[in-house]
Amino acid sequence: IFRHLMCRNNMYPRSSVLRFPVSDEQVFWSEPYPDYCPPEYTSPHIGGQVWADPPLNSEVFKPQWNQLDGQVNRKSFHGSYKLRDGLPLNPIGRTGLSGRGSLGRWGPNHAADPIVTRWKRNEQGALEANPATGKNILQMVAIQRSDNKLWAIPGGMVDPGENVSVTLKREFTEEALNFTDKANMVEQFFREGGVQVYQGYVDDFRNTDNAWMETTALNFHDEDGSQVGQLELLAGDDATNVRWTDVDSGLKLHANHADIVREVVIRLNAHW
Ligand code: RP5
Ligand code: MG
Ligand code: MG
Repeated sequence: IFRHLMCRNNMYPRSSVLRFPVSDEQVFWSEPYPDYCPPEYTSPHIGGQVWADPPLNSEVFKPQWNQLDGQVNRKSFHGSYKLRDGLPLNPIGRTGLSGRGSLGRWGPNHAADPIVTRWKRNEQGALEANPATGKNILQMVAIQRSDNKLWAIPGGMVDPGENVSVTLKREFTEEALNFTDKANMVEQFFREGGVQVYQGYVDDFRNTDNAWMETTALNFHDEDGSQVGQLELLAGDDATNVRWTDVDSGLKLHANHADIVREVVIRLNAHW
């Protein structure tokens, strides 16, 4: 059973707020934890932002939980989430922090993650297999996040009313291509076929008891390396670095991104 890890027992990012301790055994809400007393924290950075919910006690804020609330999707991929004292409850369990932290939405915050892949090739253009497994080595476009310096899938938040397919293309173009002029090629490559490999909770370091990240991850694979596999990568927006990264079991990525990439490896029967 999955227990989140990145959002426990650490300092909340960009703050001096320490999370209340939560051991592996204490994660699930069904497990009694009478002493549980998490600090409440909502980052001052999100105040008044267009992408963020107003404070819960605000007159104008009448959230429709567990449904499409106007343009804002407040549905979780994990079924109906519970409310406690009027606040959405993290579907995995305790994080040691209540409030919203630096996430814009109470409850689920929807993101999209494009996993763009190609096969590793030598200088002659021949596929490179791993000698031990005999399987071809996959490469993915990874960005280095500016907030925690970790390598990650170049994903981002779904804007209100935005179709996930648009988010995937937009975030890839922003973070890995720095708004390239190759827009048409990228457009076509993304339109021709992404395969969904994951949909659900993200073990993100920003999650709290009342706000969490969920994503839809699609694989866009350039089989012969003639399309996006040829593009010059250039980091942009909230990415400080970008590169083609060899994929194997040693891959260390932000949140649970390596587990998500693993699904692509299985799908393409690549070396791991
Ligand atoms: C991750 O954060 C998601 O899986 C997605 O990659 C990303 C979205 O947030 P930002 O990159 O916009 O911060 O947890
Ligand atoms: Mg972005
Ligand atoms: Mg991003």
